[in-house]
Amino acid sequence: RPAASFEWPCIVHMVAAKAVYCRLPCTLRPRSPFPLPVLTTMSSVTDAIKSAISGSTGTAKDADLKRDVVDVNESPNYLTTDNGVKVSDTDNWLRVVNPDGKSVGPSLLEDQLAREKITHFDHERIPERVVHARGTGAFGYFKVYDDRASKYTSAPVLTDPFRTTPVFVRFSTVQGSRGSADTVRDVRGFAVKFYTDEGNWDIVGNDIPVFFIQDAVKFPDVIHAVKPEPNNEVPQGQSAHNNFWDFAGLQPESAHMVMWVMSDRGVPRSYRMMQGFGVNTFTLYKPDGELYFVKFHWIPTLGVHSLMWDEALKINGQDPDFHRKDLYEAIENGAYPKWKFCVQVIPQSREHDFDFDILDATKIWPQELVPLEEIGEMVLDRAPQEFFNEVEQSAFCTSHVVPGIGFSDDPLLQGRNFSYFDTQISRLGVNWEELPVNRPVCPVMNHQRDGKMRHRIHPGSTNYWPNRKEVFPPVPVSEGGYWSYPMKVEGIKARMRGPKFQEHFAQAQLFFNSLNPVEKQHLIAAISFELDHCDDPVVYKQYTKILNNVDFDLAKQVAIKVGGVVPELPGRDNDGKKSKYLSQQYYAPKIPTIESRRIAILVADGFDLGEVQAVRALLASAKALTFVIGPRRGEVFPAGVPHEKGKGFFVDHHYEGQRSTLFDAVYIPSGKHAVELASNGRVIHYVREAFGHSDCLFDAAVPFLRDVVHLPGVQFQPDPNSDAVVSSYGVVTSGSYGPRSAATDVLKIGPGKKG
Ligand code: HDE
Repeated sequence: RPAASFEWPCIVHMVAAKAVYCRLPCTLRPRSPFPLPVLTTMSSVTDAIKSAISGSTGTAKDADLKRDVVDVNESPNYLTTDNGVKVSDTDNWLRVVNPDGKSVGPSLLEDQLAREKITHFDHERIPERVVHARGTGAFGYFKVYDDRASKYTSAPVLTDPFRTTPVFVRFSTVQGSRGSADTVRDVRGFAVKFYTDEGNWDIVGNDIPVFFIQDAVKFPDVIHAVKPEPNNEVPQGQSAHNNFWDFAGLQPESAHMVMWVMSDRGVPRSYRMMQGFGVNTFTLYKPDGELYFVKFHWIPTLGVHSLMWDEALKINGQDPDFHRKDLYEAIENGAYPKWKFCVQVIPQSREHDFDFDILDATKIWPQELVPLEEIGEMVLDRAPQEFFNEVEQSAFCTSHVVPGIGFSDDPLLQGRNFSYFDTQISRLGVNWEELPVNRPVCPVMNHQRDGKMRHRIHPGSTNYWPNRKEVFPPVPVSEGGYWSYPMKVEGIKARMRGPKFQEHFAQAQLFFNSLNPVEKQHLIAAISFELDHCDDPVVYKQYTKILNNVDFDLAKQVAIKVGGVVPELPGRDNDGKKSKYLSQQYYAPKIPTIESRRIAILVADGFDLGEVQAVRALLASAKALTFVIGPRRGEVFPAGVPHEKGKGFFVDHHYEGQRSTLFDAVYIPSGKHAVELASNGRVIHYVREAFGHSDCLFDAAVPFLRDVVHLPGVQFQPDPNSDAVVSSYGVVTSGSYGPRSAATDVLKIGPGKKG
């Protein structure tokens, strides 16, 4: 198209609008769209992105792991047995060949090569994690901005700005088994291992700041309830069944967490777009200082974004590894995931100043009362090289802290401190901390010995303390030995919870009130979906009664849908309190970004190649990833190009191969291909589905939507407050909806956009 008649839309705003309601001035509208670099392949787009982002640095952990990595370039290139004998044939079991030479006789047990191969295979599996079995991970580093946390703690990892601490992070779902799908509705695990110079420190957190239960002794109950039912092992990867809702209905302390999981937080767009929370209350301290209670927070710089539920359901089938691939794709393209690290701190002297118990893990510390303090940031810049070794064998412990960081009497944390170490022993054996991904980067010196799979060799005759040779003496606190803050403890033994642990609904209501109208609709739809999957009326009726303690209207809407108990009066007054920090909309980055977002460009024979190249270059400059999708993977012929082998443009995928659900936006370039697109049912479905999922549709995709897809009853109106156009269906669209000559490429935002 001639440049003169074409004004480029602010693509950053348009694509980010899928998740961010933004009216900031455009920052990435190019002054002059041509000439732009001509990019013909995905790899050139990738290179452009890579060059735009600085490269990663190797950490001390990277160096440590190198000693276990088999370097195929340096090792001899031949096959051996595990005992190092060269193997001449790995395809045929040693057997008796019948004298006729035509048929084979029995296989011989004597074949130690075959036996070794098959025996090792027989024992390849280890027990999967009892929860959080499905997950993935990446390596990176953590840095603090300055020494501002030194008023609370002596831990150098939190106070020394000249340090780069290597990290490994494992993200996970909770309910499903190791092979379950990524985009199920669930809590996400967010476990961080810091390899500090003082030893490993693990924050074993989630993407939700509260938990289902207050006391660790209830953990086996809540997990048995949510996991597949014992008689038939159904369902997989979801909480939509009688047992979970039965438990939740009878254990009202779970109400707050249930609100979070049923909100959009339960279906994140990406692990890279989730908040992380330590959940439990830990402590910070230093010599001669006060004790501080602390909660840990991770805030993603890309903002907090979710999938639509319908999208999530479809992706479960279309690409069950969606989140796993998304993490690796971003790292591969140099769009390194990044989080700000923040703390909330309460001095011990103020422990009882709140109307909730600060040691109760079913409660948040509202940010209005206890503001977040930004301490540092974490970047993930390396994908694992071998999944089993580096991710499956990774193991975390809440009890792993370093000097200056300690525990509180949070009863959930106390139980966790016992459970993690214990479970690693059954999963990996007592020497699990010698495994490459788990071992610290600082020296490990002690008198622990033996056990299965011991690797380290300790010469010498002393494996106890005290010993006459003074081998491995304890380290005085003044020289870095770990110490616990001296706290006075007195009381009587009793099985009971504190008085403030008895209140269960105030913060569930605060959370519900704080959601925007779209987030509320999504939550209502999610609970209605789940309760509809419960076929025992006792279960769904009981849960609608619980909901009436959170909000009257919420309970009514769900009860009507699922056949529950429709309340006549509120179970509890709604005080109308809100917190702006609870809607995920709050975490939208100040400057909207489409970095690492996936954009489909739909083409058929006759498309405008110049436009495709230009738009890809523009999107690449904003660090987005583009994928050209055509009727077949292979050559598609642009306008004016003869349909001859070798003359066409190679597209990345075909319409059936990569559905609209796998992308954040859909772009249709102009050109004669529109006729072919309009006659293709899959393409029409593609655009309609993208519209229904609030994906950003831009350029010719918008008139396509109006003229070909036919959405009866959908009206478009200019938004009086911006240059956007809002559709009555309430979804984000943008592009040349008006006459092309008017160059009215606009951002259309409606209330149906994702939170
Ligand atoms: Fe866990 N949890 N948990 N959990 N948890 C495990 O440890 C447990 C809880 C969390 O990527 C297990 O290594 C108890 C809260 C994550 O490897 C196990 C209680 C939070 C992961 C265990 C809780 C978590 C686990 C199973 C209640 C958020 C995956 C495998 C008192 C702050 C770590 C394993 C990874 C894993 C016990 C509650 C997060 C059995 C007893 C609250 C992210 O030890």
